[in-house]
Amino acid sequence: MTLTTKFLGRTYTSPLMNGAGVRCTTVEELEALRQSSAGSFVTKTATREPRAGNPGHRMSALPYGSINSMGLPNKGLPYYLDYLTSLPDQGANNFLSVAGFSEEDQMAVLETIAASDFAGIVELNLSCPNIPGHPQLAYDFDATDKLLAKVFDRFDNLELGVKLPPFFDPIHFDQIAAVLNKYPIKYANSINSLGNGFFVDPETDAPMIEPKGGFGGIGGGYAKPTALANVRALHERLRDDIALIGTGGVQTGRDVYDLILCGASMVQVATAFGPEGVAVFDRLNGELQSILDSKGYADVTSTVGQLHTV
Ligand code: RRO
Repeated sequence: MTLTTKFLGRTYTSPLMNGAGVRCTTVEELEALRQSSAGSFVTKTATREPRAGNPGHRMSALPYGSINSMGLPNKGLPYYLDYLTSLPDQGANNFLSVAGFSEEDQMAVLETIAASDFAGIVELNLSCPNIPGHPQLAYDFDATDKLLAKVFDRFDNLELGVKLPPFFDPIHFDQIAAVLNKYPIKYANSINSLGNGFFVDPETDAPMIEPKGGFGGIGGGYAKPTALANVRALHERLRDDIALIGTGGVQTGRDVYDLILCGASMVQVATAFGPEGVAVFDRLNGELQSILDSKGYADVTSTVGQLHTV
């Protein structure tokens, strides 16, 4: 197998992992991931306190993907820290996704992590689209700048990446990259779901999901071109030492390969992981391996960013 990839000085047997949110909320789910052929795993985004999330039917499959308005259900930061620090390597090769609802809340989350034995990577989720009254932070460039200034003023050796929402305009790619380039962040993960989409259930003529009047984050095939655009645009704009994780619309090995060509060193699978379970990583590893072999690439690291010119 030649799926070896390097990420933040670590070596992974595969670039594939889950995307925060799907099947990664409980220790049982995280253990299934740890024992799978995924190269790593990320937890469900954790908050200081456990949360039940939004009430009602809150996730649905769509013809080419999914819609969700989960509302950040999770078991609380201490649950994930307990689990990760109980692993033989204190979670050194894994990712802990976290979010807060204010600057103070975000700082408190990071203080708790810094005070723990967690040896892995922190993914700060700046892009949850489903919390009523709380906009996706990364769409506010000034607020993102202010938060990162505070974070890196306080923590100078935190291994931290950011989960970004999709951007749709070159000026916005420029603006988010300019903010991220100011700070020693280790990576950017693009993209979170396409926020606040809508779908009508043809059986009932009602919205597919209940929270927020039916508005929810769109994932799966609908997201692929936007994910590729965001990874490509950030690859062109971010400092060379900021790595990229590509997330959005991965259903086949070709989708994984395309994200890697555009600049991703790791690739996350969310919507397709739902129905397929951990077997999705076996399938995608095999499909990606065949493509790398047929294209003559020795490993993933040498494939990153190798998009050809027209
Ligand atoms: O829990 C959610 O509603 C959720 C989160 Br935190 C996120 O980052 N992205 C998403 O599509 N759903």
